[in-house]
Amino acid sequence: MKKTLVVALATLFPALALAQEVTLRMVSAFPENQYYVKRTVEWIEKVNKEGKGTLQINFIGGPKAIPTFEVGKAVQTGVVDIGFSTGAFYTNVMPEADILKLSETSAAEQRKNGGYELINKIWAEKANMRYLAKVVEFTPFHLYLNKKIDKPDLTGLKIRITPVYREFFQAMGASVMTTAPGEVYTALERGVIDGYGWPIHALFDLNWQEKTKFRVDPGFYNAEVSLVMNLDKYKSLPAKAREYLDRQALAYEQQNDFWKSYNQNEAKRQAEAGIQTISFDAATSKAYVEKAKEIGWASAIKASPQYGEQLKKVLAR
Ligand code: 173
Repeated sequence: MKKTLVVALATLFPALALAQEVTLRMVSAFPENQYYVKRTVEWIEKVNKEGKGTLQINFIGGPKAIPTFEVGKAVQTGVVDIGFSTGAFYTNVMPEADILKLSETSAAEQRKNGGYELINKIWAEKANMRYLAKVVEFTPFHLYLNKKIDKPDLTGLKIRITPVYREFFQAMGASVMTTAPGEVYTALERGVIDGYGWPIHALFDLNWQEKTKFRVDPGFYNAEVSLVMNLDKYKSLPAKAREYLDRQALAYEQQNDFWKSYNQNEAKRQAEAGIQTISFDAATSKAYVEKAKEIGWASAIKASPQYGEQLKKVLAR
């Protein structure tokens, strides 16, 4: 049907306009009590309010609906339409997913330097996904510990990881255990782990400050959290709905400067909660960050001989 005819008919019969409205199902790989999710639910409310007759998002829930490490597969296969996740949680779909933690250029820069297109080319080809927007960045990861160290040596320590931290922590001698965020509190409580990798923020969302003694500075890498969508579903959207979704996702991404002040405040809150910082001398700190980066890119290129180098051109400085 011609667009003008649809518009004319929709004006005469509002029910026809509603018939064009698309509802997308979304899940979160992060627990629902995380601030990330609350912020995203607020975004959904705005999308739904302004998107009447065009597009609605139905938030199904967090890891109780679909486990953290299964969300990527669920998006890839179309079990759900949109996933709110991070690359480290879907390396079972493709190893490239975890490479975005190595971003030194911002999402805004990647929209201009070809990075966004490259990411979407890879995500389409290898994961049947559309990368809608990055909504957390400017956020380093840290090592948190319950045992004191005086140099970057984790020999004899058991550390909770995701793929983000694996190679780096192992290179420092740690023995590692992968868990979803939802399992960290219990692991700390039972003393199953001596520490964990996690961003500078969001400890408090999950009450980990109750069970955490030290944060190791400096941080390393750059947390990436994003909205990814099943590619077939994305392509099947009416143009109006697709443009609307792109626009709303971009608007969400454009709020990322928010994290800069939020993170400063989170570091302050940690100190107030009694979490002590462990820092090394200047040379050791520099070597620590450089080693993280070196190991990160070496494993990225090994995991993806096809795209590792290409991603490095747009992500690294
Ligand atoms: O530690 C994690 O669970 C993890 O990999 C991650 C990634 C991005 C944001 C928050 C956590």
